[in-house]
Amino acid sequence: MSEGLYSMEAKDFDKTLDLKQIKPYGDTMNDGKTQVSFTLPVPNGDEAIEAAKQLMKKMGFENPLVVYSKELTEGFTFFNCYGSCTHTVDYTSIHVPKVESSVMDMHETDEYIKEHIGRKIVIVGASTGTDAHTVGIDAIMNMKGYAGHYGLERYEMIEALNMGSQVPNEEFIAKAIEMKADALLVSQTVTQKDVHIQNMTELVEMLEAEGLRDKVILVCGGPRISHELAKELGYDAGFGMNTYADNVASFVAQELDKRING
Ligand code: B12
Repeated sequence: MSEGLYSMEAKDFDKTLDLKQIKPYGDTMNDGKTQVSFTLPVPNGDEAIEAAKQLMKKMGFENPLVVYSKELTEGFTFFNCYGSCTHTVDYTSIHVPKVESSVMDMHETDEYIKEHIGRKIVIVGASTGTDAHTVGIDAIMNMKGYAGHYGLERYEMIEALNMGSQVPNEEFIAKAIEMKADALLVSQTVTQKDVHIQNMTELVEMLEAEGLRDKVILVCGGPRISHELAKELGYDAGFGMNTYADNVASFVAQELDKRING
């Protein structure tokens, strides 16, 4: 007769989905199985592996397993671990603030601008401060766009200037004034030591000092930007991963319409 796991049938496993108490799914509901990786500042060895397991327990994982460990450089060991998460989250109580505009495609946005604004919208964008990442802002602005969504340069009713990366806030503002920009797009990818917060805050302060803050629609974006963070920092909207030009153009067109036409 078979024993243990081999004698268990599908009916023996937990299948209860309680959205008030969700936890990671490994191969059965509520098993909590999770993969975690981290580095500890110690040489590889039995003590290092034991330290990783104890840390996993303190993080709330039962049955911690270290499945891989490698000394990256002298005195630093990288771990891949598995464990069962003991914590749960109430999914039903979650509310994520999002940009409130209806998303239109390029043709719909162009039509909307013709009808409601009656002229081209001027948009200046850049990856500002010390940030050297251009792929995100290019995805939003460049003619060819990203993932099948044309960028702002392709829009008939948008005059778009992409200033590239590592653009100091002073230069960005000077260009906005020169072009009489309706909207400014800031891209921030590096978030180490909160450098993005300092840089984005500095821009808002400089715009306020120039008396320009209320005259432009200020939008930021990047993989670790949320609408909530953007609002906290004094921006009108923030966009994170999987954003397309459609999202930004729709928001800017509808926001400008509100500001001009009430
Ligand atoms: C390519 C890359 C680089 C290239 C950039 C080349 C270039 N021309 O852009 C190079 C090699 C130069 C580079 C350098 C560095 N990088 Co780099 N890089 C990456 C990498 C691999 C991909 C980023 C990317 O192109 N994503 C694709 C685009 C399409 O996605 P996205 O940027 O998220 O953009 C989308 C959205 O976020 C949004 N969006 C973005 N911007 C905007 C703006 C607006 C207005 C809106 C509305 C939306 C929006 O829309 C886009 C489309 O959906 C990532 C790791 C990764 N896999 O993500 C690391 C990564 C971003 N880099 C990182 C780091 C640390 C660096 C360096 C500091 C490394 C170093 N020590 O030197 C330097 C930065 C130097 C500097 N001064 O900035 C870290 C950042 C960690 C952090 N959170 O701070 C990452 C995450 C790698 C890692 N895991 O450590 N990098």
